[in-house]
Amino acid sequence: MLQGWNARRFVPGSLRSRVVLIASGFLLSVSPVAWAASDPAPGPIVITGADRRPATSLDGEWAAIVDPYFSGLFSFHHEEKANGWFLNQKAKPGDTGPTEYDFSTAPKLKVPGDWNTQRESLFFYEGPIWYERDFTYQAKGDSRVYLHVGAANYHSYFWVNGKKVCEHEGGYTAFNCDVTAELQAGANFVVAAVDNTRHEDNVPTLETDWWNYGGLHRSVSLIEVPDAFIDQYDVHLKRGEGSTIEGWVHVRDSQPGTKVEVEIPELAAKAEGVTGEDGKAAFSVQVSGLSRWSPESPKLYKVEVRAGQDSVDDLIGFRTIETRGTEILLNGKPVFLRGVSIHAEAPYRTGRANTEKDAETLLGWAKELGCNFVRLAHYPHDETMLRAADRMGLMVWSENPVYWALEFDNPKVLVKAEQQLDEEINTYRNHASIVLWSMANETPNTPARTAFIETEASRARALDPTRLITAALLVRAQGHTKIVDDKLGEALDVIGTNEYIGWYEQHPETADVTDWRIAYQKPLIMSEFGGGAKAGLHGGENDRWTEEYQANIYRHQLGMLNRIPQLRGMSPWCLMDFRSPNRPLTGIQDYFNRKGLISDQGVKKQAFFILQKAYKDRTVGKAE
Ligand code: GCB
Repeated sequence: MLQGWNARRFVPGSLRSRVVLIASGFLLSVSPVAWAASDPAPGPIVITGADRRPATSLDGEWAAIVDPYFSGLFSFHHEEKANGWFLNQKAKPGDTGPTEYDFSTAPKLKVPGDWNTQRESLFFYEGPIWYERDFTYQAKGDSRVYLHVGAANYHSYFWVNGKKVCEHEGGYTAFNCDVTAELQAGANFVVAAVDNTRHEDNVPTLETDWWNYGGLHRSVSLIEVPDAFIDQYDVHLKRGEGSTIEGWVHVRDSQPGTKVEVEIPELAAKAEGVTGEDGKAAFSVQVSGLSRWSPESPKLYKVEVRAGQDSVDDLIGFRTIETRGTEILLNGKPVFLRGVSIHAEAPYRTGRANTEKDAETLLGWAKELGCNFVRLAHYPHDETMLRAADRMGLMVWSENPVYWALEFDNPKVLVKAEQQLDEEINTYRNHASIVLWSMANETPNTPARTAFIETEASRARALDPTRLITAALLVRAQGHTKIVDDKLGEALDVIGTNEYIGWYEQHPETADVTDWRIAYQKPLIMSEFGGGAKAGLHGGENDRWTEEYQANIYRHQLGMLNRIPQLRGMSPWCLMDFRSPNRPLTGIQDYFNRKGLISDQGVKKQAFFILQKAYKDRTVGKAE
């Protein structure tokens, strides 16, 4: 556990940390904690249930300056500038030199929001953009204030009143920077520089099949907490039974021996624990009359977590998820995961999804399709989406952006992937909807890749032993036999596989003569299949890009899937068309991946209804 707490203090990418990283490459093999523990700078931290705390929103219009050469931060030899744009200076009479930027006259960008869909000139932009916002603040005495950032893609730097407060890497996880020391009573300003430049040693790496939407694309706020406060907690139903709720609460900067309480008023249950040296208090309580969370009955309980001066109220569902042989068991009973894959692309307006309405529209479509499951690809979606899934009764596959060919033999990349995995799990661990942590998508079967993802899988299990570990694997073929024997399968509880029979290979009918040989006696989820169609384009079953062609793929796939005895779920690719730079075909794709069952403008294609019927009539998948 210690590794987890300390690793989060590490701020990848700064000049200081670059030096640490060079050292860490060596130290990592000796002691994975030594370098992190010796790093004195407070990095961003995870706060579980941050969205349940009273907050001062900093959403709205921020001044924005496009800085393609990052000249506001780095001088020509790439040293961090002492007088960078984070100072938010204004030209004054008598200045001895010019000030070549001015936030007060700069155009604005909306936060939350990706920049690409807000200004035409930024549509393809990849690079740094500076953000600035003025705000007034009156902190209560004896409290600590965190700048909460829902996500910033990809590498972000933050300053309050000209002083650096943190730096963060990774575009899809929430983080919190301690700004207590920098805040003043009254007028303040915050400056952020967000850089979405792709780098080979990033997670994800240079190539993805989705838009690299940049900026402060999720909400930003200030959260005030007592000096010693509950930064993380885990409240779950014990596996293998239905009447013990257990978990732990971590109180940051508490004295060992701090009393912790977890109360579920509706169940008249109250547990107590006491923090140890590591700030963690374990608890366990017997409950009776619990309604377990399930897609049919997504019951959520109000849970009050208290420690010293601090308290958080969360809304938590209780269920167990396990495997037995090739079965997936939800609350001890076999379940088939009728799903669909979803990108965090905003319906109707495109861009990054980040509102309650976006979540309810996307998940509402999944419900209409007959789903009890969604694969939230290919990175952690926002907490709004998970709250909606909890409420609406959809099981979730949540994914780390270890996508395609990362630099798997680079220890720096492993540190980055681990940091994002830690943030994902520690932020989202109380969402009943999440049943699967996915480590990766379609990674090449090499020894370096396998070692990398095995390390991640062990880490995920140590952080959260209550959920199932999966990954979407590539499949090999021998004639018409598909073989699933990727070595990584050994490290997984549930095997995910992607295939595109009828689209990238062969014809839709080839599915009828395809057999599957699976080396693992474990549950299998067909985590992707499908094909592209432009909504409203019609033709014959063999005419690519028509709705008829896509529907034909689905018809043949469903027959094939029913012949895989250990199939326990599916999440075809995908619910809605989404933007991708790899898809320029004029008049058809226009930079959209068109494999959606629904267009980006909400038009349902024929394949939607084929799948809907199969889900509703239960003609696909094992009957539960
Ligand atoms: C895949 C990827 C997914 C792509 C999809 C496609 O295998 O996992 O990210 O978008 O195929 O459309 O090619």
